[in-house]
Amino acid sequence: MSEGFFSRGFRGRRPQSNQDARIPPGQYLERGFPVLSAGPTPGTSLATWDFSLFQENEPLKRWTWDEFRTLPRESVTKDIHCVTKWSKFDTNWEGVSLDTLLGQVNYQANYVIAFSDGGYTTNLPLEDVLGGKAWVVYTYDGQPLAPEHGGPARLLVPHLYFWKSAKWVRGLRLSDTDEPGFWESLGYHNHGDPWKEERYQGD
Ligand SMILES: Nc1nc2c(c(=O)[nH]1)N[C@H]1C(S)=C(S)[C@@H](COP(=O)(O)O)O[C@H]1N2
Ligand SMILES: [Mo]
Repeated sequence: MSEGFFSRGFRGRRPQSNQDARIPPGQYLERGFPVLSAGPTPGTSLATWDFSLFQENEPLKRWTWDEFRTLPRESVTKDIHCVTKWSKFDTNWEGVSLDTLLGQVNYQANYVIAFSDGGYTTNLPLEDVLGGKAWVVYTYDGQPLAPEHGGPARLLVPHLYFWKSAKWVRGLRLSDTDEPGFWESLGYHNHGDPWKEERYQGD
């Protein structure tokens, strides 16, 4: 056996297989925190910020920033996966689960569309945001969420590609019908499961 063969096999295998188990197909590990925004960073002041739930076009509930901050919060540490192929391990966030938010209203829905300052939207099946799978987060790494990363608050749906985690989120529209959001209308996959490589329409 050649030395080259031996050491190649020896060096790479173990750490690589541990890492591979956490990295969805086609992704690479990123240590920084890239910023990806389709438009400018909006600058909504906390005095005017609110978060609203709608049933179709009918308002169900609205929280001001101060009211939102009194809701029960959770700390979550999750891996995130961007469709542009970077993944980041162990990102830590604090915020309110969608179970908590949706638990405060009566609604009839199979789908949710998140809407943001600046006009960004993204659609999600209800089952992808309930059961401890989605949060509206306002801290990252123990600090207030930076504006470029979606502050004051963003959606976090870590089990789907990161475009589903709408930055500068201002509310959710609950609906019986599915309606593509911003990237979904431009050819991204409607669902976006990184483990199934649901990147683009037809994947
Ligand atoms: N409002 C808004 N939310 C958004 C986006 C955006 O352009 N606008 N980009 C999405 C995409 S494609 C990704 S990968 C992540 C990037 O989040 P980051 O800039 O904090 O890394 O935000 C998502 N949420
Ligand atoms: Mo992305």
